[in-house]
Amino acid sequence: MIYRQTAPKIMNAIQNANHPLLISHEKPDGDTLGASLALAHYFHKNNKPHKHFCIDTPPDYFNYLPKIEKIITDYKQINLADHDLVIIIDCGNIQRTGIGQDLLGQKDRLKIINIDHHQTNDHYGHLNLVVPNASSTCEILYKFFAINKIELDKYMATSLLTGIITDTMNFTNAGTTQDCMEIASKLLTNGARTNQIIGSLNQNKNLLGLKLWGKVFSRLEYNQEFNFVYTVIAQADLIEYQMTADEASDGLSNFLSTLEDIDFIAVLTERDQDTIKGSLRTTKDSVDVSQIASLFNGGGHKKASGFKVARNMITEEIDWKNYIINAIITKLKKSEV
Ligand SMILES: [Mn+2]
Repeated sequence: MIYRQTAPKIMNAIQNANHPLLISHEKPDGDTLGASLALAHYFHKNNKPHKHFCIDTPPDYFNYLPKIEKIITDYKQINLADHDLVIIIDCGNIQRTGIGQDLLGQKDRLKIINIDHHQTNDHYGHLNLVVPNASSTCEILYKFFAINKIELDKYMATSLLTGIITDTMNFTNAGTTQDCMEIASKLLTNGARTNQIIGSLNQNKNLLGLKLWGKVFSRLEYNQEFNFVYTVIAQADLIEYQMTADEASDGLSNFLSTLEDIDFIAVLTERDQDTIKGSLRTTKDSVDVSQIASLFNGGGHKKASGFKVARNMITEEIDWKNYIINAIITKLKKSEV
């Protein structure tokens, strides 16, 4: 129902806009990139002047995605006053654009479209195509194009299939519905390059990265009472292996969620002097990790969520890992999850 109501309105807004701005979320993943690049490709084919912004540089292994080289990561090259429409892709809240305050400041003039599948989405747009039970924002975009009778070429199909594959963790998590499989199959018919996607996304680890993972795995701890497993990536590891926190943690939580008979996993990363990031995964239908993430004002999906903790919040004379794990256990004891 939401598709029939909202997809044509969004199409109308796109047609009436002179200069849309596409935005992918910070620390971009396959879903935000795939969905926004499918739209970018559509704009390009229809000679629609547009820009595409992402505050962080996409990882190199997404370089096979058509038009990815056009993404602007330097905010100085964007002038919001030049745009009359903003399409925000795969962001549960507007702050995930990295420029949320600036966008909200122009909300009276600038039309905002929010296309997303995060359960915690707060409907910040003038038009909101938010479908929490969709496997991915790419799945939503597929239906958006279908309802508006827009044909997909092989480039758009490759982009959309990328987000479906990454957000379902290669068709393994609970988002992998019959609907999602049928859409993937249609994308193949439309020429999506599966070999390119699988090859680029699943064979991208380097030796140093795996050595760091080895260290992180050796620190795994098990909480018997609540049946979860956790580990940490420390600043010292990042320095020793000369990696950024993103490079080190990329794919780690998803890999750990392959552990059998566990309710959920938590990876705590000491990103820098000021921030600790938590990443939570579950494969169990009975567990909702977004409830745990909300303990620290984080968010995401039932199956995959995250949060950030400012180190200056941790005032007690206690190790930061214990502080966070104890807070999680306290919440679980109150059985609020
Ligand atoms: Mn997504």
